[in-house]
Amino acid sequence: MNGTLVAEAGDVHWLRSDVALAAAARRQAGQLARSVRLSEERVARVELCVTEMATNLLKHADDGSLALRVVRTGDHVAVECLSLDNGPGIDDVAGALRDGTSAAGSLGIGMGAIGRLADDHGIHSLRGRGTVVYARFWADRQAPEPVRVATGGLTRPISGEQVCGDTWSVRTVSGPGGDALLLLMCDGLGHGPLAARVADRARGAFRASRQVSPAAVLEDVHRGVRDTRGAAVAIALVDHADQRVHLSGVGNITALVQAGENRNTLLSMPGIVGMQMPRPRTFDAAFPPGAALVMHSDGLSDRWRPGDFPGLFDQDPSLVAAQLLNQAAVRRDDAGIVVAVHRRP
Ligand SMILES: [Mn+2]
Repeated sequence: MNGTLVAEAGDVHWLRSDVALAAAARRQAGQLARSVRLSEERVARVELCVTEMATNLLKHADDGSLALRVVRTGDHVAVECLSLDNGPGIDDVAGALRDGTSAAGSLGIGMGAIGRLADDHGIHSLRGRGTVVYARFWADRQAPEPVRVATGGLTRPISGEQVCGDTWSVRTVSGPGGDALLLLMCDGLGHGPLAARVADRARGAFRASRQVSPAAVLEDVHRGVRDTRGAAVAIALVDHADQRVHLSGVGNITALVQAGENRNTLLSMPGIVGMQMPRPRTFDAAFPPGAALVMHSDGLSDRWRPGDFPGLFDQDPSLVAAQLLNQAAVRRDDAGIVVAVHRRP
């Protein structure tokens, strides 16, 4: 591989809201925190954070869940705790974050505590539609240096399955105009272990590719998944030099760039990567500071509109991915999404 791995889909532990949620979340979060060698004092903080999240969901939210995982970027590793619910939403998010009391009697109480516990946290709430919260605990207590283009993603298997056939990956590459980012979004056909195997193979081929152009990387992924059931795959190149996104996709992956009021959809060709591969075409769109690139599988409806998510696209990419998945996921398929946000200077 030329370049380094920035971030990648890993195991996500999804816990649905029920009476045992707090205990299950504590146990899982404690295990994850110890697996990345957080100190016992910090493990206790992670456990307290997910207990707070679970209690909030049980008391105040409709149909919530927690997603717990280890995230890695460069040499940095963290435990990330996400809380997602479908209502009722928080009226005063700023107040809830400030002291956790001005939203007393609603989901907002406890947000202050989460903020004090975590190294890094954020919240996005849509009144009547749902709230997403993230909290991150870095193993070395040091968050990585901020980057110009921040990336993150999220996957959730179809209910009843433990593994997900949707996957994503982000790595650097030396482009014609200097450093660039390559992003993979892959939906292995079907679901369950066979689809997850396609996803593994696609990620491996994406990492191993020495190509720079999205069409050439896509050809490498095609060869990498050739004797599997096949996949829908899109590859995006985020070029810092020309501030554009170049994208090649085959199969049903939704890709768009949201910049201010403008939404630019980047089309994929019909076909199945690994099975029936058409000649890839590349489409591109401007990617100025403030813009966000979103790529997702058909496990999310493509009927959502950026205008329905005020304030979301300036947030941490994990939070963007989580809120879009929370609002747009269809229950009858694996869901996967990857997001790149071009930070304003
Ligand atoms: Mn699918």
